[in-house]
Amino acid sequence: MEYKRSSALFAEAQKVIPGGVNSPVRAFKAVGGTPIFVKEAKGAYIIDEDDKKYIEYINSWGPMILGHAHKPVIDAVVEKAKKGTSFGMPTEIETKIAELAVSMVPNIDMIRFVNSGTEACMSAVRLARGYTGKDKMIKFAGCYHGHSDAFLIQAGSGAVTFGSPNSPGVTRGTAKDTLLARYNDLENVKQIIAQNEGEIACIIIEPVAGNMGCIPPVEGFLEGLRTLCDAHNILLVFDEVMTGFRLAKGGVQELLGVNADIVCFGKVIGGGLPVGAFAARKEIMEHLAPLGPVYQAGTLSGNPLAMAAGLAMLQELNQGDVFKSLQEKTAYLHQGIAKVLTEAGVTHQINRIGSMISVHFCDDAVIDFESSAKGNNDSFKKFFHGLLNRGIYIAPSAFETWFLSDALSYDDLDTTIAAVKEVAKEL
Ligand code: KE4
Repeated sequence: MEYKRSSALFAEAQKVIPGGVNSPVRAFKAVGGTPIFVKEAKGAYIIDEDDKKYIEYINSWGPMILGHAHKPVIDAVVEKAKKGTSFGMPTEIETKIAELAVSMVPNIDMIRFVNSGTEACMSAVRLARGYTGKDKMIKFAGCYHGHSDAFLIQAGSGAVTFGSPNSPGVTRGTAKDTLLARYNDLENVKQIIAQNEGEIACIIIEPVAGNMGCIPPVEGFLEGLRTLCDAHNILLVFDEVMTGFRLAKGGVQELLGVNADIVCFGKVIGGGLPVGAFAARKEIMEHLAPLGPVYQAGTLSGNPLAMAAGLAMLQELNQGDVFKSLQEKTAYLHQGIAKVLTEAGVTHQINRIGSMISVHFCDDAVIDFESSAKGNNDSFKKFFHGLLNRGIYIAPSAFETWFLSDALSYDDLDTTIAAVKEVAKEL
């Protein structure tokens, strides 16, 4: 398919923006070809600069859970913008969204807003270190918590796609305090704790992983981490930047019934504007400046437009049960894709939980980074481009997750399944 205008725009962009993009995964490096440039989006559809329409499953990598240009969110931002865009002073709306978020999510009394998921996770780990007085952190291979130095140790998402598990620029001094464990392997975590007894401030985890494809925790894994943290005075940090307000009102803590000490948010909480947040019970959050000694700050944190978008989004999600509708649509898509790939004799695995789903072209179950990396990337490239050429836009990397929006109709899902059926013949 000819992407004439996108190709021209990409050529221009590459002259002034590294790689022509402001975030690496958008550059299509993992799948090849020219990234499409989006002109506009509405509901479940995006229109590219060549006026081609796509049913899309990225939804800005999660935020657009109710579909693009969702009216209550747009109206809230437009109204707020008329009264000014940024003050650097406290505003009532920050309290309103904080109260609502705290009412929706278990185990948090207070929340601090920042401008990205990276900032949320970076600040959460600093808070955990300040609160416990300990330096080390355990993260999991294949999990991605944003691009701050301490996390770029065999990160998931773009960092894995680029095959640069330890990014240049991260010092040995930083890396030494990051301990790496295998996802879904409790024995491995126990060993690491034993080898670093008394030195570990926190374990940070995507409680449902979404940056090595979608990988739910195996039975007992999160519960086991909770027990280990309690036994060794370690804080359990749930990075719910992807799963927060997507898998349930209360995120994975509610869905799977495991309590975290600090929870990180992004994506959905901002309704499509730049918002991240981290939250915990009062006795932890009171360590944060200006109350306590752990410093954290941000010029645009709590920005009125971003808060207006986020508040409108959370208010929408707090009514009714969009999560049930999303879960049913994702199950329908799963069954449809599995049927046509199986009928075509295509070896594959499909991982799914809530409105997160990923397709892997491999024999064995995908339960951690190692098994995810065994996926056949040539098949994935053909799958991605075959769907793109048929007007279906999925994540341009096998190390990502599809995010459904409730704007998707069952006709859209049937169109997607039919496209997969056709593409399966090419795999
Ligand atoms: P941001 O700094 O990109 O807002 O959030 C970082 C982050 C933290 N934690 C989790 C679990 C995340 O998934 C992310 C960001 N997700 C990627 C998609 N896999 C964002 C897409 C991109 O990097 O462009």
